[in-house]
Parts: sequence; C-alpha cells; structure tokens
Amino acid sequence: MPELPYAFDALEPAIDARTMEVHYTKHHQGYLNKLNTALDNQPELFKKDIADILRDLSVVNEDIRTAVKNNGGGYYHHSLFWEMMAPAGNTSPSGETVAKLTDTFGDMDSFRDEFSKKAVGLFGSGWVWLARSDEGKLEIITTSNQDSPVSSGYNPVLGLDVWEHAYYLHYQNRRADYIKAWWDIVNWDAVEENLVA
Ligand code: MN3
Repeated sequence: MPELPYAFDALEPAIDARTMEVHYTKHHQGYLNKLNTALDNQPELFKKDIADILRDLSVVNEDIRTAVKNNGGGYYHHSLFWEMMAPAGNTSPSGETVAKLTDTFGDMDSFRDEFSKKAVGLFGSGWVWLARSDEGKLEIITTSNQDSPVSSGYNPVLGLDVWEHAYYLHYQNRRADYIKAWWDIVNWDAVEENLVA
C-alpha cells in the first residue's frame, strides 16, 4: 500500500476523517488484497507496474482478467487519488496549468463546471477524470466502476472518485455537495506534474 501523504483528518471539512480512514484502510486495501489473490494465479505479473498491466489487459490470463481489471483498477486509481488531493489552501494552479486548461476549456470556471457536471451526472459508481489522450489532447471523461482510463488510451491528470463509499458517511445522497467541497482540496501541484509528465 502506498502511504497516505497526510493524516486521515487533513482534508476536513471537504472529506471527513472517518470516510478517509474507511476508504483507505478498507476499500483501497481490499482492492489490493483481491488483486494479489488474483495475481497468485499468474505470479510473473507481480513484476509489472499495475498501470502497464491495465494499459494492456491482454497480458492477463482470461480466468483472472476481470478480477485484475476491477481490483487492479481500484488499487491503481486510489493510489493516484490520494496524491491528487492536499489539505485546503496548500496548493493553487500554476500559471502554466491555468494556461493549458484555459486553452482547452475556455477558462477555469468552464473547466470546473464541465468536470463537476460530469461528476454529478455519472450514473452508478465510477470516476471522473481530466485526462490526456495518447494524441495529447486534454479531455474530461468518465469511467464506470474501476475501469481505467489507461485501458482506453488516456493518461490521468486529475481524478475524482464518485463511488458512494467516497462520500456517503458525511454527505449521504448529496453528491453535488461533495464535489463542490472537493475543489478546495485538489492538489494542483500534482495536476501540474501530471500535465507535463
Ligand atoms: Mn473509492
């Protein structure tokens, strides 16, 4: 498990400590445990990076492919997600980040609006991503369950978990309030790193 880069309560009030604790110690850990159990059937894959496996799931034996897609995706996405957040007020978008997002989406408000709309509107469980296509284009995309953007040629820049387990303890059915509060804890330094990577 990657270490959480902050304490469970560091993202309050946007995300409460109890949600962070359960999300990290139960959900994220659970995905990793199930991924490891699946990979025991094809141990040579332990040497590969999880993103590389998800980029080309055809390397995974058919009998464990669904388990690796779901639990490998869950493991990988949460590892990214923790790094994409930071305590409120710690980071802000750099000039370069603003320029890139403005270039694609018109302005920062339009970027946030489009991202938030897709997050609110996503039916069922999944993620919303700012992602760069293999052709280099920035797009806002959604993925269902733990399907990975990297499996369809996208490199994640910023992602938001909109599974109910990510917010339900504190927000119940108010997903829109969770999304609105989440903007305060985006780690813009990580966004910038992912934009130039
Ligand atoms: Mn989650």
